[in-house]
Amino acid sequence: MAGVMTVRRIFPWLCGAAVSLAAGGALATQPGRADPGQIGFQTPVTPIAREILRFHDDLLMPIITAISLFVLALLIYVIWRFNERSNPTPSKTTHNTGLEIAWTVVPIIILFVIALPSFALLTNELVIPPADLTVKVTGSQWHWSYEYPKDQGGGFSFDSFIKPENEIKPQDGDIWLLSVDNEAVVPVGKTVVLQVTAADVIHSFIIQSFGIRIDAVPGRLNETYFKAEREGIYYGQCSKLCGKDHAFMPIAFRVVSQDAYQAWLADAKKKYAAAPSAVSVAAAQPAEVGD
Ligand SMILES: [Cu+2]
Repeated sequence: MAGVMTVRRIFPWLCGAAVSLAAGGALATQPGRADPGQIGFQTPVTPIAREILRFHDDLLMPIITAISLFVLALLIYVIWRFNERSNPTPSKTTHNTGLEIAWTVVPIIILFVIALPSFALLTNELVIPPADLTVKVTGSQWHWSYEYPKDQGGGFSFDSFIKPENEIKPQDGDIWLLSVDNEAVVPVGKTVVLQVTAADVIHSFIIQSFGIRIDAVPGRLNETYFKAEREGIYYGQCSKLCGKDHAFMPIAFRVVSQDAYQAWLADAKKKYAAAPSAVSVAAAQPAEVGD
């Protein structure tokens, strides 16, 4: 068991360190966002994100590393053993039944070893548990809008735009390209179901630390969920090329205690009460005479 744990730790570390050193990057990660030059996943704060990280670090990386090293060793051996000088009279062998069966069956076994746990992970991601809170998320060119339903203490909606570069205050924790004017706020330890759609073109909603990524498609309501176990601010970005400002529509979710959430709800109701609906339907224009 100790051996398995050691392998678990060493593989991601080894692979991460090698790539990271090559890229001149860092291994440390802050929850909620990526560090500059970081290699690997962001710190997971939901059970699903942890499961994704385990699947990647403990299963995929060791397999990928072993296959790469095996193929590299074969190549080096072939170059050394079968070059013209060491092997002047090549063998005329063209088939080897045992070898052919082996290189068909072994990859099938590897695929099964990967596929079976991936089905369990997919099921956990796709089966939505009962919600403590539902938030509707709408992607637009180029911002996100959040709608908190009335029957859950909300009854308001608001737009969330990127903070302009000249308003970024690093001393207040602002991060250019990630900070927004209005953050979505959710309580810690609660199952939050997101209903995700788009108002114009296809966007994609992703928060890496929550382990969620779901397309925002006009005319469709996609569902995903998360249960954040740690308070903090968690960032994401649109991850489907949606137009010229695709890179400038960050996602920011602040996870707070239940009390802080109730206080935010009360404030938000006042703050956003007067604001027009986030998802406004184009007003009907009177038909022009002669058209
Ligand atoms: Cu987008």
